Amino acid sequence: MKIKACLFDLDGVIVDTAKYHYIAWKEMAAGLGFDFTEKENELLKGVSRMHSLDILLDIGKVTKTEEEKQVLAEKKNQLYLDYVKRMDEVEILPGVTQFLDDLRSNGILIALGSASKNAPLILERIHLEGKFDVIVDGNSISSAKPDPEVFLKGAELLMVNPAECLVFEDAQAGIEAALNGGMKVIGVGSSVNLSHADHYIPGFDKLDYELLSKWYQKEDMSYEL
Ligand code: B16
Ligand code: MG
Repeated sequence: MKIKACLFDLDGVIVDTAKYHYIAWKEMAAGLGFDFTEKENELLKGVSRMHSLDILLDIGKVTKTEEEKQVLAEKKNQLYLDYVKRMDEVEILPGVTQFLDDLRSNGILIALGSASKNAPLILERIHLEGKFDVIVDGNSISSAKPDPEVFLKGAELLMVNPAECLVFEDAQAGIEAALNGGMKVIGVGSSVNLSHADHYIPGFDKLDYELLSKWYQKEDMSYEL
């Protein structure tokens, strides 16, 4: 199989905004009278804002009406945005910019596939928006990961077959979304926390197009047959 496009998750792959999501959710939990641990925060990675709130309220055994939940979600987002507004390109994870440039110079199309409604603002803050041919985020999808919609939409906009797409994801829900869409997937992080990805990388600083091509050489051949 020949890889024609790479699709990137944002939080945990391009930047570590998870730490800001955590601070905001923790502050909200404290206001509601319970503690929210870093371990529990793992459950929210890759999950939409409203679903994250449901998980948080479940942890605190707190019940809220739909209207109250809308208010809480908005409040959390404001807390989160206080951090996002202060971000700059220093927060791009190591090796990401070089890898994106390497892919582009080898003719690979590039898309963002994020659950975050704040993705455009984050990309603007870190000056990376110009590196993507297509951006699909929480504003343009109706079904959250592990539904493949975010990645399938990216492939469609790039006019590439899903089987020729490779997804980079740091969350289990995102890995499943890629697989559900019939795409190859590389887990960013450890196989201890993530499963079913084709490969795992700790980050992008040792990855380049040449290595990627080697990993997918076998599939290249079977596709040709
Ligand atoms: P927002 P990703 C996800 O981003 C985060 O991992 C997840 O923790 C967050 O709840 C979700 O975006 C929604 O974010 O509140 O900014 O719309 O990993 O899919 O890039
Ligand atoms: Mg993520």
